[in-house]
Formats: sequence, structure tokens, C-alpha cells
Amino acid sequence: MNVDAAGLEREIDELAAISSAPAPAVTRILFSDEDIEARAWLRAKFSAAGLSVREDAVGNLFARWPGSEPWLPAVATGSHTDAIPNAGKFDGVAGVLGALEAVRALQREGFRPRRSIEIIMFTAEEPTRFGLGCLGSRLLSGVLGAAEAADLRDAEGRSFDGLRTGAGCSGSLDSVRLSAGCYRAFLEMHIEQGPLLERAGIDIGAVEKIAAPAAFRVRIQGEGGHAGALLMPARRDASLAAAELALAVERAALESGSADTVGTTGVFRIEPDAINSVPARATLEIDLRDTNLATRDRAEATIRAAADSIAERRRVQIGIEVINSDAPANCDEELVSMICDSTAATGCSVFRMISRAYHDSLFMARVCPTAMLFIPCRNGWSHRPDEFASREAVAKGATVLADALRRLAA
Ligand code: HGY
Ligand code: MN
Ligand code: MN
Repeated sequence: MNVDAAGLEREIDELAAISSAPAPAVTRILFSDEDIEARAWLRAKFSAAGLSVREDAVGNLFARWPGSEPWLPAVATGSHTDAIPNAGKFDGVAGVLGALEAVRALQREGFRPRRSIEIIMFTAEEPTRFGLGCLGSRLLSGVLGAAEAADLRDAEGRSFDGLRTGAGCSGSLDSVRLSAGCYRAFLEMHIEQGPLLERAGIDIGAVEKIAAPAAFRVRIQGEGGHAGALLMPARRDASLAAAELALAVERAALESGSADTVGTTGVFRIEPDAINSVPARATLEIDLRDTNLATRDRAEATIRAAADSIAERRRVQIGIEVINSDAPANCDEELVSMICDSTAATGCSVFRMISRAYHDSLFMARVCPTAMLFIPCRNGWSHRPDEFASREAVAKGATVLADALRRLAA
């Protein structure tokens, strides 16, 4: 299998340049000008490879290599190309362009698929725009309904419908959901976003399970006042209640009894945000994950209990809204072992592992048999401009993916 490692590296760099942040950072927010430009760039790449491209009502892109028996459920692969602010150039992109190069490598060697092979670029994997991640794959899998999606608004109050039609998407949201049995399998190649593969010197991670993400928006209402004249006993400072709650999130994760529980207060806003004004309001967004649902639910209950006691002690109101609360996904064992076979067939080392980040695979696992293959990234860094995967690591991932696609589509 001859993957064009240099060409793939060039394409990753070309796509990284379509960003609202200066290099080496990549920012490509859903339905932004950069996202729209990146979609056009990708469409051209898919067409140049002879794939037939279609886009659904929310901007999921499908690039199909028709098989000789096109009526059979296709083999799907892909990932996302949107990027959170000041991210890196491999998250998601490695799985979309790696899939494209895997298809081109199979074309170059004269492979003729019996089942069609379809590359999917999922819209909105990142939660940046609407606060909810995996919008495209949630709608494809039916986890998110059309009515809920239509209600989504971004921080400026712009509606999902307004933004998607502005980005050139058309069609009803009801038309997005995939029919059961539409795909034989779905494989996603992705950087690990953790340090295990690099530390162990292993080429490929065969993902067995994808951790369950939950996210909460917390609004805290205290009472503001003059920083000089309002004496301490009379204060109901929302920012201090928020600070205590953020520490409670950390404690709940550390004391859950499992190393797999992670809690992050990634958004922490206070108002009026002025040095000489006692904060009246605070907004937090909390990300809580675990590979085990019951352990995550217990951690959530601990955080809620902490919020109740903080609210009482500090005489503030604390409202907790669930943004999402998803179950973990098990990858399909037949596909996981097939990925291991493909690593052996291509001279790559492999070990089985868990994905602690969520991916579109979390939802595609509800549509069809699904598995992921990870490639190492430097120090496990991700969601930061110095995110890096070597040309060799990306090429090995594309090679193993190509071998797996050939097995599934033959
Ligand atoms: O947050 C995540 O796990 C993914 O990178 N969106
Ligand atoms: Mn990401
Ligand atoms: Mn990703």
C-alpha cells in the first residue's frame, strides 16, 4: 500500500491555513467563513479523487467511491474538520484527509470495491458554536431531534437554521437521520489526544471504548455592590460561589474512586467583570466524563450536592442546566480485531485502548458497527497550536485504514 505521506502532509498544512487564527494555531468555528471555505476546499479534493459528493441539511459532507455492488450497505470512514479556538491542525483533520489518502492509495493500486466506500466529514463535532458537540453525528444517529436542533442558538442569539442556511445548507432537519443498516461499518482515524501511544512507542491504538461525556451550564445569581462600601458579611459574591463549585468539580473527579473520571470547568465568566464591583452573577460550563456511566453519575450527584450547600451557605441561587449527558460507546469487537489484523498486515504495532475524548464515533456506534484507530501525537497535546503528529504516524494510520477499508469493501 503506497500512501503518499508527503502529499498528505501538504494537504494537512493547506487545510490548516484556512483559519481565523494566525499559524500555527487553527480556529475554524462551525459555519464561519473559514469553515465554509474549508468545506469548499474539501469538496474540490473529494471531486478530484473521483468521489461523488453530497451534503445534507446540516452540512455533513459525504464523498462516495461507488462499489461494483452499490446496493450493498457502504463502508464509511471519516471525522471532522471544525476546530475550537486556537487549536491544532490534526484534530479531526487527520481522519478526514487520512481517509481520502487511504481511498486514493487503494485507487492507485487498482483495488475495485464491491461495497461502496464513503468518506464522511461531520459538521460541528466541536461544541464551540452552539455549546453542544457532535451536532452532525447526533442528528445522523437520531440522538438529537430536528426540533431540538432548530432551537439551538449561539452566544450572539443566532439560530441554527439561520446559520446553516447562511452557510449554504438546505433541506429539512428531519431528512438528516440515517436509516438503520445504511452502513456495513464506520471507521474513524484520529490523533490519540493523549500520551500513551507515543510513550509506549506504539504505532496504532485500536479503540475498544469511547468515554461518556456530560456537560452542564451553571448560572449563579448573587448580589452585586460597591467593592469599597459593601462590607464582607453582607456580601453574596457569585464569583466566590463559582470558585468553590469549580473546586468541587475537581474534588468529585479526584475522589470518584476511578482514574477514568475527569472534570473540567472550562468556561468561567463573572459579571459585571469590573475590579471595583462585587460580582453579582457567574456562569460556568462544566465538562464531566468517565468510561463508566454509574461512576460519572455519582460524580455528578456529588457536584450537585456541593452546589446546594454552597448556595445555602453563600445565600446565592445556583441553577444547573444539562447541556448533554451521553452514554459511553463500545466499539465493535469484530472491527477492533480487524484493525489489529490490518496493523499486523502492514507491519505496524498496536495496542487496545480507551478513547477519553469523544468523537463522532460515539454516535455512529448507534448507527452501525463502529471502531476507531488512533495515531500518536507529540506529548499527547491537543486542542492547542503545538498539537503535532509526524508525517510517518499519519501515513501509518492511513495505511492501516486503507487495509481495513479494503477488507471491509472487498
Ligand atoms: O472534547 C472532545 O472530546 C472532542 O475533542 N470534541
Ligand atoms: Mn477536538
Ligand atoms: Mn476530534
